[in-house]
Amino acid sequence: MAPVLILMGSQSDWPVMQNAAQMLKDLGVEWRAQVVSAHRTPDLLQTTMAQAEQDGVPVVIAGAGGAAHLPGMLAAFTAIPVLGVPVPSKQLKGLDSLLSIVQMPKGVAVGTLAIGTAGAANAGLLAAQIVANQDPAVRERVQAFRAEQREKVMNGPELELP
Ligand code: RP5
Repeated sequence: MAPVLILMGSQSDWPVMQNAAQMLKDLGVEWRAQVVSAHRTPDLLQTTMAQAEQDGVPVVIAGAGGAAHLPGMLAAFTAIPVLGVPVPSKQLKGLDSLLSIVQMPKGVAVGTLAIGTAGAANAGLLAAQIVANQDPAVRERVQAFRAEQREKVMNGPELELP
């Protein structure tokens, strides 16, 4: 299977988007990351999606901030599932990114995650779960990750007053 493709609008998105890559790495899922801007390189966006279709990329994670058109534009060019990550912006802290990504018109779907690092990590997790449909080893690792989280909650410290 081709690696999960992580795209982002700018190099400046990487500190957030690397959380998606880290989650995929932790779950043993291959990934590849690239900067593609809906506004600065619209031609590259189209050719990147054509290549992704040809390569058999199972799912695309796309992060962008501000006028975050990247996930929606990618989804317009492909039937590969696109997961959108709203990257926090300087002025509006990512609420602009979230609304830009989530408000897709009926008929073109983007799965929108939370703003910032949690959204990026969960995009990686969700991408791994999609890959797990075809890969039992990844499914096992996702289940182990869930069990690990449960253990942390169950074995957490006693809650005490200071
Ligand atoms: C968006 O504009 C990018 O996704 C990034 O979040 C934001 C700012 O980009 P830079 O000016 O830092 O390159 O397209």
